[in-house]
Amino acid sequence: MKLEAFPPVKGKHNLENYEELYQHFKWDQAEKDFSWHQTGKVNLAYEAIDRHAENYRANKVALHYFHPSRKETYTFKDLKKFSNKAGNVLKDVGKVNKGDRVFIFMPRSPELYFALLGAIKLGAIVGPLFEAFMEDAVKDRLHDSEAKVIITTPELVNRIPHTELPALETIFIVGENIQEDNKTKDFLHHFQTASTDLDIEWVDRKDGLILHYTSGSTGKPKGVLHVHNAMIQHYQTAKWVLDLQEDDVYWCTADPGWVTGTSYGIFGPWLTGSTNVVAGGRFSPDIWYKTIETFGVTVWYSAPTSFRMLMAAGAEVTEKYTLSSLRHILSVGEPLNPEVIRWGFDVFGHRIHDTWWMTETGAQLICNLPCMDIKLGSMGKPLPGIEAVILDDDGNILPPNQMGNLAIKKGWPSMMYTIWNNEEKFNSYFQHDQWYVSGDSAYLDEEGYFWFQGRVDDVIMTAGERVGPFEVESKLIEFPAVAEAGVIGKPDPIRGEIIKAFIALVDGYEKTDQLKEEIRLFVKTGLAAHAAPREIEFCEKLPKTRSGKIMRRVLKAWELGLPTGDLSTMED
Ligand code: 6R9
Repeated sequence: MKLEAFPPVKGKHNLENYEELYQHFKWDQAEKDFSWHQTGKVNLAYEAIDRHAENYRANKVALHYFHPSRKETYTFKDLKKFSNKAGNVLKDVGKVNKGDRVFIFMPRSPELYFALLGAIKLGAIVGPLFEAFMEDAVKDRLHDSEAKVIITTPELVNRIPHTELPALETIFIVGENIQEDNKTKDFLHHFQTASTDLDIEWVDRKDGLILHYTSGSTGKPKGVLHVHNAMIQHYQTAKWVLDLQEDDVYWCTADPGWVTGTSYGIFGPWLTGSTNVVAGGRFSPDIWYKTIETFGVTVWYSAPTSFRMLMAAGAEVTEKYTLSSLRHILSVGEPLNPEVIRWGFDVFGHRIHDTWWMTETGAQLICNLPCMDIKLGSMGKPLPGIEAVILDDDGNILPPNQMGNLAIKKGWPSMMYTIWNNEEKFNSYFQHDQWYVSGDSAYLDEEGYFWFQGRVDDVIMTAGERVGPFEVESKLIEFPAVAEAGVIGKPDPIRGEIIKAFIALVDGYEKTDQLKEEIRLFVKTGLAAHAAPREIEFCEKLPKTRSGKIMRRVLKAWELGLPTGDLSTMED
């Protein structure tokens, strides 16, 4: 029998009484834990690493690195030492100063983390890039930000068109026997001899920390700039939402090329002094479960796409591993389908907690906390210190149960500082000066839970009804043969739009018209007649971003034979 009630998790949590805290919490209460309270100056890398290396956590494991061909463990003391070394290489050989843009373009490896932390210690602004980016994607980002230094590997270096990037002075390559010239430097060679002492650059809270490029549906990707001040919220949410406690072993599956892989793959966990697992290599259900088993992962942060793939891989794989160390599971990036939560409860014995936020918001804003009831399909409630509303197109606040634009009251600590070189774009996010408008469509229910419907551009208008693609997709994946589904509105002369579903089947099912009909009926009887897809197309794979989001705009462009826009963040 399926369990439908998902009451709060028993046990002790960092945040026990949400309603009460929500009433009186102010962000300056969260600042008291940091050194700038005394000095006025700060450096996130100091707070995340050195602070622990200098206290009782010095010999605590900070990083378990796990790759099919490399397995290493580092304490906080080690990370302090190695990030200092990396900082010295960047400073002495790369001439990196405060405010310079330092890009990191490589697969996850310990060196990536040393370099990123080392650059932050120098007051530089780091720009992490997915290793899968091709030449144009790399060029756009380095060009826009006028990057001075990039750290990469021998396999990727040819994708950096350095002759077209006048600001780029140094390319560090992490690999064996690197041939040096004016521009190209052997990172590991300099790293070996670099000093383990480094003078940290103490910066202001509003000084630049990280640039994450994110692409919208049109135009070039934009550089979202975050500043050191964001750490207040990285830290506080790692406590409240990830619920990290001293003995936890935490694993965030995201790559640092995506904001989840930095805010919650680096900053949040280390600001709280937690043991952090980093797994390199490609997704494979066996390797993922093995990672949980090997390190005894207790808190696990991943994305719906990965959970859906694990679900499709079947119980045989799950049953081979001991996953009983897990105590808290979270998800981000896309709406979390109810079916996935049910599956998670069956196989792990735990709820999966959905969390909502964006590159631009820097940290989690609307979440399911361990102390709350979960309503399947809802992204939860705003965190203490966050005011969230649904606005109509004129900026009026809508009452419960009406779909509109999800907006947040300006001024939370991790809000983007600006869009690099594009003040106009930055300003376009705000309405009536006080609301940050997310571009997501959602509604609020009477009990204060928010329900995601889709990106505003993805909401479907069919025969006078507004339908969010998410609820149709969630119903579709309840059907046993459906592994993943992407739903779009297709223009129709009579209905305005009709619903079209692209479906990837679970291995072993045949793509027949009869199956399409059964799926259609399933949605019709289980959700609503108007929400049943009039057209279904089977495909091997759905187009997704590297962070696992289904790219509905690409499905739509394909369907209509229109240009697909920027595809730099699409998976192979
Ligand atoms: C962290 C991250 C942001 C967009 C966001 C929304 C979607 C993220 C979600 C979610 C439904 C959730 N999104 N979390 N939708 N439920 N829990 O994902 O940042 O890559 O910038 O994407 O992702 O549409 O606006 P980013």
